[in-house]
This record gives sequence, C-alpha cells and structure tokens, in this order.
Amino acid sequence: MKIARILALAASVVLAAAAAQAQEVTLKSADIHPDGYPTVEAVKFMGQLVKERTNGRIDIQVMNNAVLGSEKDTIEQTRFGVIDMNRVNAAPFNNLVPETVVFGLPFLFRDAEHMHHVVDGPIGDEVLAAFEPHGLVGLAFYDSGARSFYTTKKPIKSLADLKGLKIRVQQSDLWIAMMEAFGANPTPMPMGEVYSSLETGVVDGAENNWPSYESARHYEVAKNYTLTQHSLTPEILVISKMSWDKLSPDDQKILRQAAKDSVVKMRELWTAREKASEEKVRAAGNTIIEVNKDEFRAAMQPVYDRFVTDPKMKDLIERVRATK
Ligand code: GTR
Repeated sequence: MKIARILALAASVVLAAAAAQAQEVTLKSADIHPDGYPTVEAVKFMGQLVKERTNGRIDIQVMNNAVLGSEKDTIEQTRFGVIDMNRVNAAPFNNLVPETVVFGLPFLFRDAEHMHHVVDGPIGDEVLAAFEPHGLVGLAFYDSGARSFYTTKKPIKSLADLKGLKIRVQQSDLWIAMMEAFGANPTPMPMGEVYSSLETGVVDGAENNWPSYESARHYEVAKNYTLTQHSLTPEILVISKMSWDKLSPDDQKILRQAAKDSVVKMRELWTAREKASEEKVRAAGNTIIEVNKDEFRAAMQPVYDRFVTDPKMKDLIERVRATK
C-alpha cells in the first residue's frame, strides 16, 4: 500500500514535469506592414524555425498591418509585456535608446554592405544590448534600404527645393532635427497617417525606402521621388524583457539563433522587394529624380554637432566609419 502510494506520487511528479515541458507559448509579434512585406515574412520565417526547434512548444504569431497600433504605441506596450515581440524601424526607438541614433545618422553608412558589416559585428551587438535597461531585448537588425524624399507637388531637384516644405517624419528627435537641417518643416506622425496627410495636403511630402513608398501606396499620391538616399537606418526586432525572462535559457538561445537566421532570409527578401517596388513605381510613370548628394550631405553638419556630443557616441561613430 505504502509502496503503491509512493509510486503513484512519483508518477504524478513525472507527469507534471512533462506537462511543464510541453507547455505551449505563443509570442505575439507586432509589425505595421502588410503581408508579403519582407519584415513580416522574415519574422514569420523565424517563427517556423522556433516552432521546429522547440518541437512546437513556442509559436510566434505575427500581428501585422498595425492591428496592435502605431510603432510608438506598440514599443510602449512591448516594454510592459502586453506585446511580446516587435519589429520596428530604429527611428521610433531613438528617444528611448540613444545608442540607436547612430544607425539613423544621415549619410553615415556608405552603402548596404557597410551597414551589414556594422550591424553584424560588435557594434551591432552593443546596440542590441543597449535595449535591456529599457525593458526590451534586442534580437536582430533587418535591412530597410535607403530613404529618399517624395513630394506631391513640387519636385525636389536640389536642397533649396526643400526649403519650407512640410515633410512628414518619424517620431524621433533625430529625424526632426534632420528635416530642420535640410531646411524643411518637419511634421512627425505615425506611418498610418501619412497617406491621407499627403492626399489632403497636411504635408507636402515624406521620405522612405522603395518598398514602403510602394506598399503603403504613397507613390500614388506623391509622384516625385528624389533619390537623396539620406539614411540607411535599419529595422530592429526586439522582445519584451518580461516575455524573455519567462523563457528558459535554452529557449532564449533558440530564439536568438532563429532571429539571426531570419536575417539571412530577410536580406534575400529585401533585395528582391526593393527591385520589384522600384519597377512598380517606375512603371506607374512616377518622376524619379537624381540629385547631387553633396549639398544634402553638407547640410547635415548641425545634426552631427547636436547628436554626437558625448565621448561614447563619438567613439561609436568613429568605429562605424572605420568598419570596412
Ligand atoms: C518604414 C519602416 C517602418 C516605419 C516606416 C515609417 O521604412 O519599415 O517600420 O518606421 O518606415 O516611416 O514610419
């Protein structure tokens, strides 16, 4: 009798442990972009890897199309564990995590390859680590191409054309300062409001990469696209520290690795989409304008003077520049 009871108890302990092991976790991941956009597909791909590698225990549910809100709002919700994961551009993180400013600085990255070398190396790791004190764990950087201006009426052919134009910017002090230095009148607002603001004349223009210009249909209302390519600010994938801390160290490792693996996929998707979006916009008959970038670059000195002041920031930038 006694032995039977002990055996039964032992069996129930084993069963409970197995149940805990098999417990399923669903991580909700926010994105403002529609299905098919590279960032959305890259996180879905990461989800497949995580599912396989945890035998179905951990699932990532991508909640895109801004169903969870604007980027700025979802960042707050992610910090407080209401949303588990978030794929956001570096810009809306600028005020919260100052280290992210480096990656948005105008004309700092020479090209996509230079940006890849920086984010794949120790500087990238440092910036990802800088999220932790703010309730977030940085997982990966994704490509976002180069951002360029687009306008509804007056085409931008030189720096002087930007003077006094109302240009929508992301909600970041760095970006507001950048627009001011370009001579424009910055209007910060979430991405979801840009289309109607262009259409109704609340703003004269905005700026973004080829895929966003095309997929958000801004190209239909702002038909002049000027290839200033002023910033190669990447996208960042984060997880809430609250969700992270609930995972075992082994599962954390699986997540980190799957995020890194999804970067490779993202780069393939990005290259293809950048090309496809450019072709679609050109086929629509939009005016694509080449400019001399030198005067745009020269106008950015006040931005560097204001944001690159402390020794830590100066050092980071020197190391970015020195990266091959
Ligand atoms: C896109 C980026 C989005 C968002 C958007 C914007 O390129 O992928 O995350 O930041 O720009 O301008 O708001």
